[in-house]
Amino acid sequence: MTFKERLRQVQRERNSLLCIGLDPVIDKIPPHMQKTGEPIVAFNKHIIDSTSDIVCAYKFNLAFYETHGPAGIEALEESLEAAPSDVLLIGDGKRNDIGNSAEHYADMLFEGLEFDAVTVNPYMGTDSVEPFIRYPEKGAFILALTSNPGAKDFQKLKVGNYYLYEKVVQRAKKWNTRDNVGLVVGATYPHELAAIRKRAPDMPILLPGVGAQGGDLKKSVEHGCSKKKDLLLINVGRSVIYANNVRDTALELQTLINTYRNQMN
Ligand code: OMP
Repeated sequence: MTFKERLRQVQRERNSLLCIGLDPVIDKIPPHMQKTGEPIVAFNKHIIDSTSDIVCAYKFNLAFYETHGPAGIEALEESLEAAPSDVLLIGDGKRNDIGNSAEHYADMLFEGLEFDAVTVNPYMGTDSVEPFIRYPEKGAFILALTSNPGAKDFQKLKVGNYYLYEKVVQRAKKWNTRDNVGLVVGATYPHELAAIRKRAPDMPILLPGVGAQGGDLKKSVEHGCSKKKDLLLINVGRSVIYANNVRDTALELQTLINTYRNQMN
């Protein structure tokens, strides 16, 4: 099964486009979990236990683990094991390098940590991306138009008649010979999201920026879903994981997303 087929299957079976971002900050973890001695694992397990039937994916931003050195990587590994086997696990490191070095990043993420998908920086071009797209059953989400204000510094520069991010989308489509390449598009750019979806009707889109970053959920669903109303992964981190009631907050999001999907023509 290709990565896209796996994504379609899990989204259909779980009726969910919701991806929760497990980006834990020690100071924000409740005191009773701090006392366990493994606060990150306790926190992540609590989120996973509360939401494992609601999501289609979890995304782990590696910075939140690597900052703690070997203990952080151990916590990451334990957290990954706590997730249900059918839910997709995304390693968000936005990695890349020359091909020879990128191969080792890809090995570490796909073989070592066994992520189902990763985020990849396209800046260094085709040979640097190739190691991440060799595994048909694993996904590579290419940064197209990111959610942050600085996205405009380079991604919105004009290259001929196109913006740089549009060139990235064009190239990512060429890289998609194994049906395993997706795009990262920020929820903070709904207008551009619609244009990107038009250009890439059948590619998975990982969409961060809803919640703490202020992205519009309704527009994200309407503009980001494929014609079959899937292939969009709506990542929400802080506004769910630090909510007073994690399960209710996640359920509310899943329900809203599905309401907006059902309203689509
Ligand atoms: P919250 O803002 O807490 O929902 O988390 C957003 C997550 O998505 C963080 O892990 C970010 O690093 C990541 N992210 C963005 O916020 N914007 C992007 O354009 C791309 C990503 C990403 O690749 O996941």
